[in-house]
Amino acid sequence: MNKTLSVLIICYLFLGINNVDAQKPKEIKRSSITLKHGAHRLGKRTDQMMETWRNYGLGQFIHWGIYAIPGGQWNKRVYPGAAEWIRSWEGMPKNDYDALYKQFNPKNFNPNAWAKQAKDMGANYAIITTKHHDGFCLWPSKFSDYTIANTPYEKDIIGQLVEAYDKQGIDVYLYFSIIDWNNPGYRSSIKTDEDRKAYETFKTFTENQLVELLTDYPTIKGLWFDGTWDEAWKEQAEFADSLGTKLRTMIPGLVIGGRFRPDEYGSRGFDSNGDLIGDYEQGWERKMPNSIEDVHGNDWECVMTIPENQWGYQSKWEGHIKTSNELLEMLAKAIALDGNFVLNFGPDGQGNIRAEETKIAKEIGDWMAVNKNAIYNCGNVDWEKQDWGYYTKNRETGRIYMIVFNIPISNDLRVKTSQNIGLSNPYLLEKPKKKLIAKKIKNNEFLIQLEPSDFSKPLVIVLETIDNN
Ligand code: JFZ
Repeated sequence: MNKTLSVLIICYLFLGINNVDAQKPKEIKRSSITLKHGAHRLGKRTDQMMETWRNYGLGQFIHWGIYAIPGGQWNKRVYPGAAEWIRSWEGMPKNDYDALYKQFNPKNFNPNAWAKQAKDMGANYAIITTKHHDGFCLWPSKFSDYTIANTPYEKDIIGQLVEAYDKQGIDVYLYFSIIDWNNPGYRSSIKTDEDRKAYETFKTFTENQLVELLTDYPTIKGLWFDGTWDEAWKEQAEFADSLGTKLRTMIPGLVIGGRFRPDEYGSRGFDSNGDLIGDYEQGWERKMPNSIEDVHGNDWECVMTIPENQWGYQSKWEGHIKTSNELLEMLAKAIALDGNFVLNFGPDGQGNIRAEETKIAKEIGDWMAVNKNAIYNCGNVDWEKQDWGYYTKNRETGRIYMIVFNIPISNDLRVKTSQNIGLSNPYLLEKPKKKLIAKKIKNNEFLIQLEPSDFSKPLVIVLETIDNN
């Protein structure tokens, strides 16, 4: 081999390796300091488990715990915050709250019915609370007395749910709050030596519980961490990093979002250099990005409530309660921007999923039954967004979908493709035989002509493209 050729090959290899960087956020880094506990990877995870995660599209969140018993009210007063936070309210004495578990006996709890409802809605994964900030454990933890084992119900709720969702082929993720108002070693900040000592016992307890969860429920696919914003936790970069590594060796491929561990400067989500910590961006909580630039080339997930801000059961829903069409629009937007969408359910103290939630799940499921191909395995299309809705693209077939929420009076939907991309044979996903006309009005610009019709649910149009490049 001559010298020039080997130099060329070396250059090529070097560029190839450097291509890993191509998926990195395009923004200029705020800084580039050396971090021991910052991001351990730049760009997306490329393994099979993360591919699966990326292609879920739709998920179901479950917030359930003893807060479901008061359902956001105590002594006829309504707690104005999120129902699962009622213990923090001066309107409910702590002793009353902490005694609630003695009456937790959800007679109507039917794990198979919940899993079936998730399946029928079209969810491919579920995130289930094992322990919220109050510290009550829905599994019989050996490391706490404040668990389901000591309620009149006694049986392991998490075990039953994991089994039921596994049976439906829905991947399970366990929600776990680091904040634990029940553990004596827990501190929100460390001010004294005594605090530090106490917090060490809390760290051991936290590690024990997490190892216990992964040991007892080995089929789960990931952990969904919450309550990591305390000053005390933000000082635990080294501990959290090594704990994360340990958990990842217990279940290979385990998915953990960016809300788990801080770096050594206390930055969470993104490290002090601006790089994503963990496997995906977990900060889209009841809010959504508006453009693909907002997600910086990272995997991400949006978790959403049906009311404004109620995760646990709130018996009195007030304010803006979303419709299934509004939620479908958020789902479409999430997919169009390369994310997943997770919808929350808050069952009541008896284990019933409320009628309003069941209705929404059914409406979403009916739509998904017809239109799921525009959601599953789909992601972003780099065409200019139009006011009628969102484009999505199947990552394997390259087929493009238009998810239409606003039909103009003209019934003409504008499509601007990219350079030299033509369109042929658009059709409605629900009526594949009914061809639509794509009228070319300019280079790379078309009007898809719909027939006037009643429009009550978002419509999906399938596009086949012709590459004239
Ligand atoms: C947390 C919890 O406090 C809440 O009860 C619920 O479980 C929710 C899913 O998570 O609340 C948060 C967490 C993160 C943000 C906002 C509220 N955030 O990143 O903006």
